[in-house]
Amino acid sequence: MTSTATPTASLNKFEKFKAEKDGLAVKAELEHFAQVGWEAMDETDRDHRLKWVGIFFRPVTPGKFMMRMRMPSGILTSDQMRMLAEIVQRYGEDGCGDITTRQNIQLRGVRIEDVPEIFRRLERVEMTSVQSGMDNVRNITGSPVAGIDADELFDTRSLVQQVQDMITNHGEGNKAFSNLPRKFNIAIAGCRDNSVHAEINDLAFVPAYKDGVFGFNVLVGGLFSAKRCDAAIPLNAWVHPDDVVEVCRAVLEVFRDRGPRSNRHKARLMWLIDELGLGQFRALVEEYLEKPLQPSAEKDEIDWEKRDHIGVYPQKQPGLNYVGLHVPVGRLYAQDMFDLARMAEVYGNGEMRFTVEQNVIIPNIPDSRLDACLAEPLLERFSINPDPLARSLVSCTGSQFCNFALIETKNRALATIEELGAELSLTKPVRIHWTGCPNSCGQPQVADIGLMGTKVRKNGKTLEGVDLYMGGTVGKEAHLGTCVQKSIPCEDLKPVLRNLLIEQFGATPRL
Ligand code: SRM
Ligand code: SF4
Repeated sequence: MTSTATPTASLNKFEKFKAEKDGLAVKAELEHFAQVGWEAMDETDRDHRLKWVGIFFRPVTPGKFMMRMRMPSGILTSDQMRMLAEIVQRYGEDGCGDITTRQNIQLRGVRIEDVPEIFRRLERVEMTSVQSGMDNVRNITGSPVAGIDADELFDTRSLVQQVQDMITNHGEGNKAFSNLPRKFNIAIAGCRDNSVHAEINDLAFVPAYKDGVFGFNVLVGGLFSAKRCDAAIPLNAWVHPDDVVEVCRAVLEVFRDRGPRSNRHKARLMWLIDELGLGQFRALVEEYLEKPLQPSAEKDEIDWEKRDHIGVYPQKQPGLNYVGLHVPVGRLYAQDMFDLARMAEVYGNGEMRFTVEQNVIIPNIPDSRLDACLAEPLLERFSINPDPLARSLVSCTGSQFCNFALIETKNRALATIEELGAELSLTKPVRIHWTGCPNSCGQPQVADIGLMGTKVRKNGKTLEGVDLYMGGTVGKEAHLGTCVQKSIPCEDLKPVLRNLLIEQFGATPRL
């Protein structure tokens, strides 16, 4: 295939350092980095290229790195969870794990001198963090109840794994996809409730029948960024499950070879689609695929409200159940991780799953073990029946660890909900998403109430504040919420939320 490369002179600075040395090259240098220490490392290697192996320098906590894993469909085993717990346990109070909005986990506190040994240990439990940051394809999301949901249309687990294996060369790292113009998100949905927020991905597959055959309609170009937020648009293509991996390959190659590389703020897939027009983009995908795409099926099968999977549910396998635990803002400490691994082994078959709402599911619990499982002390903190206000709370990392953050998020989100929960009673959950800056990692645009960090001026002082988003709908007829009020100082937020909850979500004051 011919590529239309951006002239070198107009490449942005990230493109220049990628052209000098591929990000994956740092894989061979980890022992060296461990010996010299983070302070002596080349800055571009330390601050940027290490992200190609999932190691993130944190300017907020210099010397304590974050490690972002890959976790196709959010599935992991008890051995893997225990290994992750052992890794963060070493860092004491500085170590913890955060479940992410892409069904993944990030570990905190990691030191560069430990990275080679950590990688050896991860290999033993068949886990990888490769290509999880920067201009790579992020964790690929799929239904968190794939294979166990009685109502699913298609079990997407194997497809999600195959797509990851194609992109990362089975976790070894794959130079064919290590220099995309920008990050890239893929979701594959096999359920009726769009549990993966398909519409906010660069490339998404949603279930759709054509002439009675199961397949997927393809959506392209969804993105949230500080510059622009758009829901994905239909490519007018229907794909048989057997062709999903190849279609992913073709779309990624088109993006790699033709995507814009001069202005980093305009480099996501949707900008390329704008530039080419949807028709020409589709034609290019066909060219790279070396076969025509079929037009999309008339309708997709996303016709349910989105489920959050918290609680106890019977599986499609008779006599087995899955239990969804609410993990407040996704934060796990080492002991929590050991406890979850033990529970998954004692009551289930050792498996666990993460959701995009930053919660955990333990599947495969026989009826006979259910009562004992539900009596576990961990469920006092990770409830199966949380207060409706806390139930759907999501938060990005915020200023505790993220240097893009304009505000602190996770602790503030929890404290606000606790105070409001003490004053108000609700019958239905309200989806409240916090995000620390306009990058929108906490997806405020898919929430009933979205709160995006900003700086505000009040009485001559600069304070932490939020812009208020409302109207995000998930599941069937998903659409993005919009900003309805700007610059609310965080110290004045509680009464604003209180009024909203009473007036628009039916909350009643507790007596
Ligand atoms: Fe994100 C950058 C955290 C999901 C849009 N995101 C970052 C960085 C890496 C910035 C940094 O280096 O500090 C954050 C790391 C902070 C830290 O220490 O944790 C970060 N993003 C996260 C996570 C952990 C939020 C969370 O608490 O769950 C999520 C990790 C997902 C994963 O497992 O891979 C996360 N980020 C998202 C999402 C949501 C999604 O994918 O559904 C988005 C919006 C969707 C999208 O990408 O279109 C998102 N993150 C961004 C952006 C804006 C991208 C853009 O095109 O401009 C940035 C900034 C960038 O890439 O330049 C960013
Ligand atoms: Fe950091 Fe901003 Fe993303 Fe939150 S939204 S994790 S503050 S980059």
